[in-house]
Amino acid sequence: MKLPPAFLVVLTLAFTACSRPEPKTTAAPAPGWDIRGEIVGVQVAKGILLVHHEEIPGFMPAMTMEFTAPGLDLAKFREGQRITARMTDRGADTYQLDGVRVLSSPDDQAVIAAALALRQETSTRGKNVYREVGETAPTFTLYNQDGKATAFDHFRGKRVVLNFIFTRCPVATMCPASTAKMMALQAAAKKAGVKDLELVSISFDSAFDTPPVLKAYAEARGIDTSNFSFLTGPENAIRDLLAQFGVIAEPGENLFKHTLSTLLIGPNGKILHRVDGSTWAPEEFLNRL
Ligand SMILES: [Cu+2]
Repeated sequence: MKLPPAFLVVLTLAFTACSRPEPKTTAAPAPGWDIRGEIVGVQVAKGILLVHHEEIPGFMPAMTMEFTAPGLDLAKFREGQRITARMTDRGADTYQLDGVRVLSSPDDQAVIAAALALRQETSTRGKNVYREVGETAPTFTLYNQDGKATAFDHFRGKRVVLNFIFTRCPVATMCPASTAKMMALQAAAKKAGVKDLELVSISFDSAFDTPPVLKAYAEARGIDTSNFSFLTGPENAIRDLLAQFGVIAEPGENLFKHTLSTLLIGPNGKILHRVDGSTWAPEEFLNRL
């Protein structure tokens, strides 16, 4: 008599069950391990976290693996974050993470501390929050497109051209035009042999513009990020920076109703020049460099 395959499976399971100490258990839990590691990649679209985990004694050495993490908003994770989690083997080379806990990294701590200082400073300045040309630019620490905490002081000694954008901006003459001009300025400065220029674009859509989103934005445009940083961070820090730099960005038509300003900041941190709107000419900034 030929047994149907399904019957064979049932039979196998039955025999396996007999050898277990608790025959009442019908579905054995998937084998799992508690892991500790560092996020080295976030692939939001694929639903994958790349994690370099430490050695799992008796199971595998330290290595980088792809994990699924069902039910987690992967956009909230960043490269460089240290995590603990429960890893389970789902079969077919699929490993799943549950109970992911982010261990606050030195980068997170630096960004949080700077945001608090900025908050304090903004409220102390009160009505004089807006910084005029000739004043010193506010100091801040945000995440760059690689998820690294980047302090504005890091650019001291360089000349910085800074603006605010958001990657989802659908108005061709606004943020996309601004980014194109920053790229043109970067290229022109390079050609002219200007060595101390840094370009900085801060996103005011921090909930959406996470470091991986900013990185993808730069990559899609072929932007050389060696001296062009895309920054994001806590919403309150961004709000304080908008106020201090005199840029308006509020939820509204086309996601955000916003103004555009481009600032030139000197090596000593002083605001040297400011142009409102998106009609500035890269040549004009280049001439000032
Ligand atoms: Cu825009």
